[in-house]
Parts: sequence; structure tokens; C-alpha cells
Amino acid sequence: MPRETLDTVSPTVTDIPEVLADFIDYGHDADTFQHDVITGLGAARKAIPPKYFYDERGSRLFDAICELPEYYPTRTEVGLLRTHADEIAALLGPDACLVEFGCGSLTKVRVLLDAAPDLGGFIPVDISREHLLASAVSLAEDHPGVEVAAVCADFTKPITLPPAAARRRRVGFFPGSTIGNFEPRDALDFLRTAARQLGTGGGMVIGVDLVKDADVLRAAYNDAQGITAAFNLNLLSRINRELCGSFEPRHFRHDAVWNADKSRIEMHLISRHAQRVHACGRSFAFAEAETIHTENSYKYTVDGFKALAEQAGFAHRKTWMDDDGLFSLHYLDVV
Ligand code: AVI
Repeated sequence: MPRETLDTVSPTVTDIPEVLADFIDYGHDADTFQHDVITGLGAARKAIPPKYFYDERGSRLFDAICELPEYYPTRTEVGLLRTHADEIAALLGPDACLVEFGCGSLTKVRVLLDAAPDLGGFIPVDISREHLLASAVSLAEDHPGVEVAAVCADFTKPITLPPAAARRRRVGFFPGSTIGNFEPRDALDFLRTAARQLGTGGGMVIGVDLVKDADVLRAAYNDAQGITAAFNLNLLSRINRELCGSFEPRHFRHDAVWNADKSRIEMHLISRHAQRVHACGRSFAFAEAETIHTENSYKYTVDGFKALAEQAGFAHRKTWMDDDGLFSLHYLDVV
């Protein structure tokens, strides 16, 4: 099964579980985490990219965040998908192939698959191989009429999609407001890359969290049960385990602040006192109250997001919003 990549990395096609049409593995650059930690902790303003939250425990903690009373995005978006599933299915059209960028619990895409019995294909793209395979297999078993393939890759990079997508109209699916975790410049680059891969005539269904009352935002990222704090601090345990780190997570505390000027929630790990920590064979000094900036979660206005999507090569077709204006779902056309 020859595959040409747009990138320099060559994918491998490993043993494909029978129920899947394809499984393409672009592999994982194991040195990237180490590189990003060394660079991030060595910087004048310490920072580590949020993609490293999602080891096995981090993914479970994120699932728990999605159930929290304060964390409105997940239940609001699922409500929007359920309410408007028929309209979205009509926009997908017959025999389309849905390409999900990142693959969460698949709860959300199942809402669309149930509403679109004439969907032709579904391709989740995700870096987490085991989780991706398990999710794709279970979905393929439940939807035997849909050609399901999976691509293990960093979905922000260009990849070549398998035949299930190549011979159909392609519609991207990017729920959860993950776009908000990208810097605006990177969000634009991602949308441009996605538009190219989906191709003219394709589309995109994307969930985008909205600017709102700062107290609601702060509560969503500083929940009373401390699950978001555990999610944030788990990054230090991951560094300890995978990069020979000496972090004492209890010597740091979680905080999430609303930065109104930049329209983003910022998550930080704050050093409780001056300390020295080792990781990757190096030593890093922390002053009391010094922070590691671990995540930005940008919140958009509907007009702001429309402008971004149009700059990236999409025409904006439709917005759905809940009655309280908490969250938005958009249908975009690739032009
Ligand atoms: C995955 N992402 C959209 C979540 C967010 O809301 O930015 C990650 C998260 N971080 C803390 N809580 C949830």
C-alpha cells in the first residue's frame, strides 16, 4: 500500500485490525517531549506546551474535567450537536468522509454518525496510537456501513489521507474548542493546512468556546474538586517518569487566570518556594512564586472566529449557539 507523504516522515502501515479499512502510522518523535521540556524550563519565562498533558492518567483526568459542573464546554457542545444533528448531517451530504482531528472519547462524533446513516467514511487522526486504535475499532464495529480508517499522526502536520478519504468529499471535525489551545498564529496555520487537506468542496465542523463572564471562565478552570489542578500537576509526574525528573508536585500549586487583554485563560504551575529541580539530566532553579505556563485556552467571539476561518481559506456557512451564548459550533466550506 504505497503512500506519499507531504512531509519528510514516512508512514508505516502496520497490522490492520480486520474491521479497519486502513491504519497508517506516522510514528512518534520520542525526543520532542525532552526537547520541549529542556527548552521550556530553560526559558526566562518557563513554559511547557499543553499537548504533554495527555498521558494515560492525564487523558483520564481530562475525561473527568469534561464531567465537572463548572466545565460547561463539553455538555454545551454535545447539546448543540444533538439539537442540530440532522441539519449538520444534511450539510455533510451523502457518502462524505468525516476526518476527525484528534480523537477524544468519540462521544461527539457518534452523535453525527447516528444522524448521518449515509456517511461513507470516518478517519480519526491522533498521535496517541493505542487510544486511537481502540476508539476506531469500536466505532467501526458499531457502524459496519461506514469505511473506517485511522491515521496515527500529529494532526497539526500535513499528512496524506487514506483512500477512504481520497475518493470522497471530505469534511473535517474538530470539536471541543481545541483550536483555543493554539496560539492565534498556529490556529491560522492549522486551519490553512486542514483546508488544503480537505480540498475545495470539502467542509469543516468545528467547536469554538466563546468569550464570557470572567467568573464563569475562572471557575471552569479552577474547579472546586481540584480535578483541573490534578490534571495540571500530572505534567510534573509525567516529567518525573519519562524524563528522570525530580519534581515534587506538592511543592507546586495550580492556578488558572483570565487574561482579558489576550482573551485567554492561562494555566500555570506555581512554585510554592525557591527550589531546584532536575530533569533530562539538567538542573532548573525556581524562585518562590515563579510559574511554569502550561496552557492557553483562547476564547473567541463569533465574529473573531469567522474572520480567522475566512483568512484560512474557508467560507463561513453556519453558526449554532446555546441560549446562554457559552459555546459555538460552526460549519465552514473550503473554497
Ligand atoms: C482540550 N482543551 C480544549 C481544554 C480547554 O478547555 O482548553 C483543556 C483543558 N484544560 C483545562 N481544562 C480543560
